[in-house]
Amino acid sequence: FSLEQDLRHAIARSQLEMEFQPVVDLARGRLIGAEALLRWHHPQAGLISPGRFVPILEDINLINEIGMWTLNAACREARNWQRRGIGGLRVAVNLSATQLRDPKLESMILRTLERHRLPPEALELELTETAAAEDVDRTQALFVALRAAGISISIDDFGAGYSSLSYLKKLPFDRLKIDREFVLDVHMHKDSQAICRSLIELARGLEIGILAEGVEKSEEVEMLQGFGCAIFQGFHFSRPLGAAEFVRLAVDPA
Ligand code: G
Ligand code: G
Ligand code: MN
Ligand code: NA
Repeated sequence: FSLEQDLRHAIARSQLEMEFQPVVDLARGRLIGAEALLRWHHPQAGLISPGRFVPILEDINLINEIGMWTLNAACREARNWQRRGIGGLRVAVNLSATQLRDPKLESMILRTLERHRLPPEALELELTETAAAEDVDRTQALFVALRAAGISISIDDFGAGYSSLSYLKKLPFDRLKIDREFVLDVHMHKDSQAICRSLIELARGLEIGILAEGVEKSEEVEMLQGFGCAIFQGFHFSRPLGAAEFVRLAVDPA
C-alpha cells in the first residue's frame, strides 16, 4: 500500500478520528478543555500518528481539506459537550503553516462555528511559533480578526523552534504552550528549570496565559506550580481520550 494513496480516501472510508486530551487548571481545580488530536486508523498499518502523516498531507495538498475535517469534528464535539451541560470547556485545534496560508481559512473557521452554533469562546487555535513567524504581517492580520471574533490563539511547542522572539511584539495571542522538551524531568535539570521559569515570567510580562504540556510526573507538576504555572496537559493527568471517554471524564471527574 502507499500512504499517499490511502490518505486520499481516509475521510471517505471513515478512517480518521479525533481524540481529546484533557487540559486542567490546578488553581481552579478543574478541567478547562481539551486539545483535539487527529488519529488515522490505517487498515493495514494500524494507528498512524499525525507526526507521520501531516507532512504527507502537506506534500499532496490535502492538508487544507483534512484540516477542515478536523476543525469541523472538533467543533461538533465541543457543541456536544455544551448540549450535555458540560459547560465552559474550550477545544484546541492544531493548524499547520500551510493552512495559515489559505486565504479562505478565516471565513471557513467562522462558518464552521456558525454551522455548529458553537460560541467562538469555546474554540482555541494552536500554531507553532515556526508557522506563526513564517509571514508575521499576514499572521498578524489573521490573529487580529480571529481574536476580534472571540476565538483564542495559542503558540504551541513554545521554545522549540528557531524563530526570533520579535514576533511576540507583533502577534496578538492568548497563551503559550511550553514545549514538552523543557517539561521532561524538569525537577532534575537546572537548565530546564531556568528555561521554564523564564517562559513563565515572559508570559506574565506579556500578560498572556501559559500551559505546560507533556507532564508525566507529579515532580514536574510540583516544580512548575512553584514557578507559577497552573495549567497542565499530559499523561500525568490523562492521555488523549476518545470522544465518549472524554465525556465520561468531564461528567464525572474521578
Ligand atoms: O498526537 P501526536 O503526538 O501523535 O501528535 C503529533 C503531532 O501532530 C503534534 O505536533 C500535534 O500538534 C500534531 N497534530 C495532531 N493533530 C493535528 C491536527 O489535527 N492537525 C495538525 N496540523 N497537526 C496535528
Ligand atoms: O505538538 P503538540 O503539542 O500538538 O503535540 C501533542 C502530542 O503530544 C499529542 O500527540 C499527544 O499524544 C502527545 N502527548 C500528550 N501528553 C504527553 C505526555 O505526557 N507525554 C508524551 N510523551 N507525549 C504526550
Ligand atoms: Mn498542539
Ligand atoms: Na506542543
